[in-house]
Amino acid sequence: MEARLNELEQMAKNEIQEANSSDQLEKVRVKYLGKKGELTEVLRGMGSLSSEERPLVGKVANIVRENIENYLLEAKNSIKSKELEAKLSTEAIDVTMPGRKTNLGKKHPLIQGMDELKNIFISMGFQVAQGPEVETVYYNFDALNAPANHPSRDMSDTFYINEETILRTQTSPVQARVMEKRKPPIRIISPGRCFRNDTPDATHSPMFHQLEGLVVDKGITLADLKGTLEVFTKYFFGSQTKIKFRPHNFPFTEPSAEIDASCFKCSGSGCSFCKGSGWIELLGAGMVHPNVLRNCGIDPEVYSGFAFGMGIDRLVMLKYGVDDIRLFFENDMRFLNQF
Ligand code: FA5
Repeated sequence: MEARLNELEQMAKNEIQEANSSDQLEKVRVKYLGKKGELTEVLRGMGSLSSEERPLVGKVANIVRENIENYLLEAKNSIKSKELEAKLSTEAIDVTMPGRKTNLGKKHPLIQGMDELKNIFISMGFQVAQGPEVETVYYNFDALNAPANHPSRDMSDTFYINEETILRTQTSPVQARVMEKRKPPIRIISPGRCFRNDTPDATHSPMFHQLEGLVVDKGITLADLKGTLEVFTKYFFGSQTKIKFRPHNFPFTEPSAEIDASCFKCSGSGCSFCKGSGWIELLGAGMVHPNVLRNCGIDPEVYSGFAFGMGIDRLVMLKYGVDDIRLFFENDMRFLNQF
């Protein structure tokens, strides 16, 4: 039996050496070491051996099994590395092939515009404040002195989530939130999204962007508002730009004004862009209403302030001659790539 075992080892060794693929190797393993394999068959015959012979033959059988396993392992490793080499040589990289172009994304034109506006005001000493887009009726209207019957509170103008909660219609509620928390001197801007129940057209979108500005301190006057907006418009539209104040009405400022800039296309002489008037409407502004200061715990006898709110989408449209606000939200790369 011992001789048969040694013979099996030699046969297995030869077949393992001849195998040149993982599949062939597996077949040899099953042939000799599998449940119905040659070695197992021999071991089954051990029952007929005497009790002296059995441990001796068992020992030899174990050695033969171990040897065959070692031959298999060695062969397996060498076949694997040969297979890998063969695979690598067929998959050689062609360094002359042209590379794949990666398209780098960039900021949306409105975000570029927002960044530009922010930088101008930051350079003038303003800090950036943020407020929630889902806002309470209190901060959007009540704290800002809007009377209970103000038309902007209507469901046809404002998106209500429930009776007390809306999507903010303006960035002005950030004024009240900031004044409640911080005491003067205050000098902040707050850019962000606003929502109105407006039918989309060339100049209206139900979702648009505003930039709010607020300054509160002792001795702030309309002249400070005028100076600040003059510097801003010169930076944003060019040094030739002039501004003018037109009387207006906002519940949270008194006096209130709408501010127009001289048309940067025709320098005020009148063109199709400014519809022949020479002026372009830019933003709403005014001196903070004493009631708003009082609502936020600031004494209007001691402090005064100014505020302004501009539509970022419209400013970017004006600056780059975009004639339809909806282009910003259609995600057409031919349009977006121009910025
Ligand atoms: C306001 O929203 C005031 N909160 C501005 C303000 C702030 C005045 C601080 C005084 C002091 P108004 O409703 O006019 O004002 O909106 C301001 C700007 O938002 C408009 O000039 C316009 O540029 C922009 N805007 C308003 N509605 C839309 C819309 N549906 N789509 C695009 N832009 C809009």
